[in-house]
Amino acid sequence: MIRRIASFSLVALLPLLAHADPAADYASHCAACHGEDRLGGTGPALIPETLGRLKGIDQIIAKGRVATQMAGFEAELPPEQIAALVDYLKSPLDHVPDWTPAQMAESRQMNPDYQPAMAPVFKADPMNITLVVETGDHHVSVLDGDTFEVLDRFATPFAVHGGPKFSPDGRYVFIMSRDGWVQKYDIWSLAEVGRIRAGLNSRNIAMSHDGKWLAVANYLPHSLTILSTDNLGLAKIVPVIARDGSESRVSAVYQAPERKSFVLALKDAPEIWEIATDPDAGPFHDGFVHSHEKGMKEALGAEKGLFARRRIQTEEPLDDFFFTPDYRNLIGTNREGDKGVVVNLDVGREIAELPLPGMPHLGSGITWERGGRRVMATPHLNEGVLSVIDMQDWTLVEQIKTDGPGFFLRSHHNSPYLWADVFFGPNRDRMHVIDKETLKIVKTLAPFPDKTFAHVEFTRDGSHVLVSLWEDDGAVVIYDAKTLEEVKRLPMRKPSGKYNVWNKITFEDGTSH
Ligand code: DHE
Repeated sequence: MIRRIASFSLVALLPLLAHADPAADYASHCAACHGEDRLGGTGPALIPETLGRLKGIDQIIAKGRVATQMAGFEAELPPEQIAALVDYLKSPLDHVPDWTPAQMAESRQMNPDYQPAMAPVFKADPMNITLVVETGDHHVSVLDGDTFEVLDRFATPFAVHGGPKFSPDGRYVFIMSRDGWVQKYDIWSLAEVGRIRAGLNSRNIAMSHDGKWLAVANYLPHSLTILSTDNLGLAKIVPVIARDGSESRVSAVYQAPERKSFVLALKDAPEIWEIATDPDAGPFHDGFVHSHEKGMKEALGAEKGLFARRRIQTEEPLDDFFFTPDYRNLIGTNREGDKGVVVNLDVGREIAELPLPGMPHLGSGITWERGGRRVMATPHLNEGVLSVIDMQDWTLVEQIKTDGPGFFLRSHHNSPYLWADVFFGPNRDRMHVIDKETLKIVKTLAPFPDKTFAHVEFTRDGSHVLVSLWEDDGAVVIYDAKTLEEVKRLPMRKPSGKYNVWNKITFEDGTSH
């Protein structure tokens, strides 16, 4: 009888034993590499801000990740425990963690083997180098822009996002991951210089006009980190606290070389911040100061010198920007909205409104001269349309219908065409080539049915176009920019963005900044 009770109790206990305890599973299987606080260690941070867009996390936990140190856990964890663990990793942290200067300094790793070369260690034109970010296995390929030979392929931190930023002379490049790691790479030497974790969850980076400072926009913590480009040392942490005392995430930081400043888009506050990158700047008054009395108050609080901060008040938070080439005006939207506003940065206030329905993605916008007038085009994230706007009077020139919502646009001043992908939906395998004068689609390329075919970069002279077959066993496909014929295919692991040194450092018209 006693034996029967014992065996009965064990059976009753079984579901309880199998009951998933994801926190305990995390502690025993994940914490050693990903940190007890889920903020990363040798492995990336496992928080929704970083994992949000990653598909198949359950498979990664079960099987591991090829070409990384991530092992598979299917022998230890049954599917229901893995499912519970995925939910746990996708749940937000219960507090906003700090990332102190000491922790940042400790994360900094300079490459002990790095020897700066006196001249490029390759024969290729250093101004026509193109970098390809390969998100499939977290690498960057360094391409000779004339021969398309791969000169180097180096490992990056996990989940690189946004455009890498080049030093003004094109020699160094800085690459950022969503985990907040910033990597410095010397193109002349084809070698990593070092890396530092500047934030816990970061958005993008921007280079100062003189190449001395690199700003890192962070979601976690709520701050902007400014690094010295020379040695990746911390120059300043700017906590982002709005005028009403509330904290805000930084959606993005932009370089405004003509203004000698960084411009910040705040996610949670109706303010735009401008940070001086010029030691002689200032006094840097806050915008929207109309009355004499208010002006006096603001003047007392005005900041001066390097990293002086100025606030511009807006009607509502704006988290996606596009700048006029002289950096006097910006167009801003928030992704939920259906209008854009033009903010004049000199006077520090909104000066016009634009009708922009369908979530425009201004960060991907480009400009060009059309019939003697400067226009800009932006894709929309939830509508198959490109809006073309006259930048003199801010009117909508045309909405070009496409085969689905797109993400990226590119052109070059030597090309009569702009290239627009269809990133979302059933037609994600299509790339439109559009005449910049007639605004008509002249050709739609779709060489890989049902596969994502997106993001374009031109070579320095605009003669060739590089497109990503955005798949794990993907490729960079190279086209003749005039005939639109394919000339070469380079196998790559899920290539995303591509960045030509010359086009980036000269702020070439056809490239988003
Ligand atoms: Fe990006 C650039 C924001 C999702 C790939 N993306 C940018 C920039 C911003 C931005 C502000 C400009 C920064 C810069 O270059 O300095 N991206 C956002 C979002 O808010 C959004 C919609 C949601 C998010 O999770 O952050 C988003 N972006 C994505 C993706 O899902 C993409 C397709 C894949 C990925 O790698 O995450 C993606 N974003 C890119 C790329 C660029 C980029 C490749 C650089 C484009 C360029 O040519 O300069």
